[in-house]
Amino acid sequence: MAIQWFPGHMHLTKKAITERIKDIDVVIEVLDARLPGSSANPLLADITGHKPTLKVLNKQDVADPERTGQWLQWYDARPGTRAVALDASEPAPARKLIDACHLLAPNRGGLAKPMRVLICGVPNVGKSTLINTLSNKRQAKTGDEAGITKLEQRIVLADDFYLWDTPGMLWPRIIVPESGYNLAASGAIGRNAYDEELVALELLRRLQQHYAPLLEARYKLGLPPGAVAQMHDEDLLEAIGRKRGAVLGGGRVNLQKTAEIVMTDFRAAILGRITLETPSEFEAWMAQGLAQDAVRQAKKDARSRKSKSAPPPGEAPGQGADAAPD
Ligand SMILES: Nc1nc2c(ncn2[C@@H]2O[C@H](COP(=O)(O)OP(=O)(O)OP(=O)(O)O)[C@@H](O)[C@H]2O)c(=O)[nH]1
Ligand SMILES: [Mg+2]
Repeated sequence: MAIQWFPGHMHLTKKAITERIKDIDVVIEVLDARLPGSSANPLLADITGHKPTLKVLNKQDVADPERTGQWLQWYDARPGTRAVALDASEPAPARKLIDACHLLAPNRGGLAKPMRVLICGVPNVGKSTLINTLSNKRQAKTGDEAGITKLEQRIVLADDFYLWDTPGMLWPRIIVPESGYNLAASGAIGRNAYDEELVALELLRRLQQHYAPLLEARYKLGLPPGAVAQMHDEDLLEAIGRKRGAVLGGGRVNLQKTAEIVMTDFRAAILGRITLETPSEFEAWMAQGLAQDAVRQAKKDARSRKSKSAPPPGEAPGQGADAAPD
């Protein structure tokens, strides 16, 4: 997943948010309720610093309600953070966000001190949809694809309430591989930046663990109860492809097409209401990802120390101009 993970417009967005943030009163970070940990941008916390932040777990209509409850509790237990779950297309709950902003920044309001709210989040989580619902107009372009909003846009909700829509932004490096897969499955990553078959296999593994009955109900593989959860992921993908008629000449299953079918069914919630991670799973992935990253970084540092202290060819060790002092 190396290509275009953090393309040019995300660099620009990072710069734009960094410049804008000093004039912002409340940050709304929109998360995908189906991956509330993986869709939170660690880069954003660095940029927004101590600004009051509201986490919106959007697309709750397609997420697992029990897990949404766990995530709301998890976020609310963190200092300086409030979390709400939403379906961005519904006006009444969305408008409650306006009251929440006033609670978070009580000194703002009125023409002299308008409330200034920045809406940000990873691609495709529903930032622009939320803005359109709040403003009751189709002011911001939306679409089921990563990277619809390309430039920051100011929307005047009322004379004393401004919103900024921002393009979706990821972070420069994948530290938690599981999060990378969940983001790709959700549609937050541009299509060219990942291998659909690998993402679909990883998605199937998550679904086998927690939602095997939904897989059986959708694809009707005709297997005895419990068998779907036990299958090898590749055999499962193949069985789904065969059942759905994604077959190439010679009877081979078209795995690429099958991967697309599985991902479309997940994204459109045809499989049912699903959340790909629990707070405890995410914490474990994060701990492991950070530990592996620290090892990687230490190896990189050691390599760069070694190359700096290595003498140029023909020179005795320790005589190089860059020989690192101990
Ligand atoms: N089911 C469901 N779909 C939603 C919800 N909010 C947004 N969507 C859909 O998600 C897709 C992305 O919505 P956008 O508002 O364009 O997302 P965005 O965060 O602005 O995306 P970028 O500008 O690409 O970063 C669209 O197809 C929306 O219709 C929601 O609460 N529930
Ligand atoms: Mg947008």
